[in-house]
Amino acid sequence: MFDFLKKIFKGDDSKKSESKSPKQSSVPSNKSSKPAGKLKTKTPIKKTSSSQKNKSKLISSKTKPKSKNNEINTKDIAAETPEQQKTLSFSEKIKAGLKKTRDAISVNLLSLISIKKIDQNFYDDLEMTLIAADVGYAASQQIIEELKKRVKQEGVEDSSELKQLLKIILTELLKELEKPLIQIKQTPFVILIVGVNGAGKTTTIGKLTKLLLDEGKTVLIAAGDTFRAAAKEQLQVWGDRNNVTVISQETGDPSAVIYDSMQSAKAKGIDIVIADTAGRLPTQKHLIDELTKIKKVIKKFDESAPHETILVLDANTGQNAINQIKTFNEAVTLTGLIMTKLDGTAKGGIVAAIAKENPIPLRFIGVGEKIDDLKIFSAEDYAEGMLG
Ligand SMILES: Nc1nc2c(ncn2[C@@H]2O[C@H](COP(=O)(O)OP(=O)(O)OP(=O)(O)O)[C@@H](O)[C@H]2O)c(=O)[nH]1
Ligand SMILES: [Mg+2]
Repeated sequence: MFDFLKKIFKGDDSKKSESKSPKQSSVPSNKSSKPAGKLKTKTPIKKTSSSQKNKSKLISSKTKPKSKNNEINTKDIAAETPEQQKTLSFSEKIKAGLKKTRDAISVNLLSLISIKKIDQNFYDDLEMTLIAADVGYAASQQIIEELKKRVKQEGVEDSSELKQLLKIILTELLKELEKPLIQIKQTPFVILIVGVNGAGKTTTIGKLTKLLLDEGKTVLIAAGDTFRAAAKEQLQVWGDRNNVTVISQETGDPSAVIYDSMQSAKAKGIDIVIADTAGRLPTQKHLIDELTKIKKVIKKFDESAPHETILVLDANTGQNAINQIKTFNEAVTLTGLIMTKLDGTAKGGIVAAIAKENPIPLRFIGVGEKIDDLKIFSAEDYAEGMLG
């Protein structure tokens, strides 16, 4: 298991507030033999605060011209000010990220608990509150049934005890998803990132790179989104921020870029390759099939790769996340999930629905657009964030 996972699960919050400069993790690419395609490797720039800020500002959404084609418009890349970089502890950040969900649930929950007797009406209203937060019908039912049983068993009458019990039951359900990344057995360890358009894949890659660098790993990024305009440039910004190499090609074959990246990582002894891919909808069968092809090409290089295939989900998607998991899982056999944009939604209950309906390990959660806004999923912290 990654050491940093152990540390975080032990509650080592102090580490989070350190701002460690990332390790020099890559060297300029030299040659690549195959597959064909003009290889473009950007040597990482030295991270100086002024050049970094200028670069970030240059492409920030406020100054960036809009693309003609809205569907493939360049996404925002948030600039970071020192004020924004101020970090909260691990659990504080998760709690802050889940504020909207917590507010939505708690307002109802508090009024329910304070005015009502714990009777069937109370449970009905609680169920509606959970469903409104996207916990989903099946998971809400399970939570309510368990709550009823334990309230009876434990003779709970007090409102704060009831809330505590609800938190425990939710934590138990979410534990289904709490499975940290597997051990890195061989290098390069390949992480393939997939998901629908705009889910947060590229941003997540930037944040994940930082997390892995902080753990002392070396990382190389493969610009496997060869479809969307400016996708490479967006990824390069994250590469620069992290001071790691981003490999891209002029040609439009994502498999070739990822293959080249693996070759390059192997030659340079880099630990981890993170491969971006273009956004695609579960209904776009030809694009989903393309992922299967990408996976096949990766396997030509290393039969055991990709070692992680992660679906990035936007928390605002609601119950549709369940469909996305199903379709992507059928096509590429997912090993993990990352839920992003939890800071921007009152629907954080979707994570409980996933735990009940399709419990694929939730590796990380995104609680903001900044480089430190990716957190390892912890069931306990999440339940605390949801219920307060
Ligand atoms: N608030 C918030 N915004 C996020 C988070 N993750 C990503 N975003 C924003 O979501 C938008 C889309 O992110 P991208 O990383 O470009 O998404 P993508 O999946 O790569 O998009 P495509 O490549 O077009 O499919 C950007 O404005 C990001 O800043 C998050 O955890 N919280
Ligand atoms: Mg992208």
